[in-house]
Amino acid sequence: MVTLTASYEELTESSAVALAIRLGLIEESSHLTCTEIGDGNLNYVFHIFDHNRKKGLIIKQALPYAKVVGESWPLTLDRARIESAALIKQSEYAPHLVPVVYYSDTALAVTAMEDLSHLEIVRKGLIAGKHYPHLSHHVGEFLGKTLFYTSDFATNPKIKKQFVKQFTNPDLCDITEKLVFTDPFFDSDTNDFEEELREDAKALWADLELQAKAAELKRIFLTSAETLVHGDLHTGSIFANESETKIIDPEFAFYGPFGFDIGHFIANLLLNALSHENEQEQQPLFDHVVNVWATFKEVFTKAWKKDSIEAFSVSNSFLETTFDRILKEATGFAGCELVRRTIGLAHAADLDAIPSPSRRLQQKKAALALGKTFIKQYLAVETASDLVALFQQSVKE
Ligand code: SR1
Ligand code: MG
Repeated sequence: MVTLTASYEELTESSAVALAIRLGLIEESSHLTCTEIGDGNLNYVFHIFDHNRKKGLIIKQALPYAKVVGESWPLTLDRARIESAALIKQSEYAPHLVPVVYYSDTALAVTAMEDLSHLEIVRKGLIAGKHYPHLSHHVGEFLGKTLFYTSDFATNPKIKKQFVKQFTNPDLCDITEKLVFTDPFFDSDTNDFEEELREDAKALWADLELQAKAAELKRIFLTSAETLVHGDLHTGSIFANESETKIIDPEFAFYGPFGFDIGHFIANLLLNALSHENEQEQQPLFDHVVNVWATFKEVFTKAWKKDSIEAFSVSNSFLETTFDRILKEATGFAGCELVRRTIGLAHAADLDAIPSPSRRLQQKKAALALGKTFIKQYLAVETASDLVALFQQSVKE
């Protein structure tokens, strides 16, 4: 693999192509096009396509600031190192569910990876009413394998502590600590919502029972270095089609709680369910909620029985209490994600794109109500079906 020692400079479409050629990832003589396709909040994503060989390549570059806010919000370039290291680690356990990394360069904050343009971003597809029949099975498998094998259940605890160091990600965790676990629960400048939601937001800020539970969940996020989590597993971090799924963008990866990614994935499925009118359209999303948990449990249990290095793993009740705690925490995290995607800085397009203003507001109120319920009742949840039942209740109210 060619190594570059360039210092940081923002790539352009032409310098991204030049880099790909220098690295030998694409042929100079070919008919090449390059388009910046990044629609996330933080990075440039260049799609380079060799029209002669019908071969594509992605070059992703971290910017030294958050694109969604502008240069006034500086952001570490180290996230590019974390992202490529996480993709490589995840590919040890679930190679078919993540893009292949061809090259990474920490100085340029660049990762060159597999072109996934034959797939689509799941959030966009779900908003358009598409179905991904294997989505929850694949995400459940990804989580069951990566979360189990990077934890103390399968990685020698001394080596795991080295991984904890390698994946220490203070700046990106700080974003989550603020934007997911703090700001939406107070009248903060970063919050962003329609004036018509102010009374609901005020009620949330004044709800002491809710605040106490949100504080517990934030503490769990801050202190539970259990496993290598993806850290931002919403439906915009997943590419899929009818048969294939790839989980991308683990720049927020760090050693965190088992339930974090599961909670975020479920919250984003339910945000999409809120954007659809009737139960028939919502049912596949409810099925995904139940199935991602069932698959996660199944894959994790199989790995636990086969590969656990933890002496106490002989106990079935230890496995059951572990799952019980993960599901409860996932529920609380899902609640925080529902709240922050509604009144926080970074919204979910699923709700923002509802065309009728009155329905949009109604569904945002329902998202807030559901988020509050999940946070307040997270310790009472026992099955993934409970989450669907809470959704149905809170939408009726
Ligand atoms: C300033 S970044 C805002 C959000 O975008 C990312 O995808 C994360 O979800 C983050 O919270
Ligand atoms: Mg992202």
